[in-house]
Amino acid sequence: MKALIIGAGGFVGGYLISELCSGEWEVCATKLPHERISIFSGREVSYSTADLDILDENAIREVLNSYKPDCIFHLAAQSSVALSWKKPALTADINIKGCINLLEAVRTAELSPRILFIGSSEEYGYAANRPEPVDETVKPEPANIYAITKLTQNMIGELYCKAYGMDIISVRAFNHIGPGQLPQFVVADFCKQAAEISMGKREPVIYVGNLSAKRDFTDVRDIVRAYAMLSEKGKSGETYNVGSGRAVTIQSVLLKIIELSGAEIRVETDKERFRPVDVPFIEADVTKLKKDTGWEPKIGLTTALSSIIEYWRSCPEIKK
Ligand code: A2R
Ligand code: GDD
Repeated sequence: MKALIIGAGGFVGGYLISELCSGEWEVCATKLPHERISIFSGREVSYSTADLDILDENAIREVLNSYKPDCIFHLAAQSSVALSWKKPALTADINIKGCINLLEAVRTAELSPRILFIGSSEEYGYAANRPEPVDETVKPEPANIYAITKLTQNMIGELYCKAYGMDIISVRAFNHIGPGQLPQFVVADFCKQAAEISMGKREPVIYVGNLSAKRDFTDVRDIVRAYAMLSEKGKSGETYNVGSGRAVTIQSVLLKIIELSGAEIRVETDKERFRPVDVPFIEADVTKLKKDTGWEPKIGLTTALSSIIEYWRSCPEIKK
């Protein structure tokens, strides 16, 4: 079976390549020309690459016609909620136009691969802010531009499924973390700051934003395992939550990171790190994913945080 991973130059790409290569998949991974794909598994993996900008529909068609994938994992995106407030048009172009370009390229190439659209828990927005975990039947109320673009992707996927009989599954991924994630996201940021402090590379102060929000964090290795399982066992036309099923406050994650770093650290709030709107509580109900695929998360939050602090400690840019 041939997998095409689009947008593999980002955080999740290398992990998904490792996951698929450890199974029966042959993998082609696309990236932007300036990017390098990073593999963190330590295992030898063999895959091919192609440069691809999803804003160029013809270029997508060329890759499809030459590779003829059985399954496409669409990771490419402007993935930062914070940046989407600052660059709404860019976010809409990449996340909406890019997804339409992909669907049109597949449709007109007359191929019928399964497509996994990677969406976000952010799509639920205010609708997730309720006492119980949010399941896929809840009507989303997105609260930022990024979330709206991902919900649009989900709706366009459903439309192409119904209109053209395409085989599309949409994932709503809750927060995922792991070595290699950029410090524009909260856990990578706090772990990097804590690692630098514990190595005496900066003053002992961590700068933070809104610590009261509760989010559902999962190790990226568990997340990509769910994507692989959904590509084989997920039901066409359906949306699936992927997350741990347990939300924690950003405050408690921060305290755990400080404890694991072993350093004495002061915490200071930085107004720049707060967002115009931040949904207080987002927690996944993953009953549907577990029932249809048998997936269970294997890596706990403390293990994940330890590996991320270690990653930053061993980063050449911090060691020097
Ligand atoms: O923005 P960059 O330079 O970091 O590149 C990102 C890339 N990308 C594109 N690829 C092809 N054509 C484009 N026009 C284009 N614009 C951006 O997609 C980046 O290398 C990749 C997405 O990776 P990350 O931003 O690291 O996201 P991550 O954490 O790997 O998440 C994968 C998916 C995304 O759809 C998220 O929205 C979702 O999971 O949570
Ligand atoms: N980035 C950041 N930096 N976030 C902070 C900080 C800080 O210093 N302090 C508190 N936070 C809070 C944010 O306000 C938010 O409530 C939470 O930490 C998580 O923020 P991020 O890690 O930036 O992630 P996100 O939830 O906005 O988006 C990530 O998860 C989504 C899935 O839920 C991204 O990976 C998205 O691509 C993904 O779809």
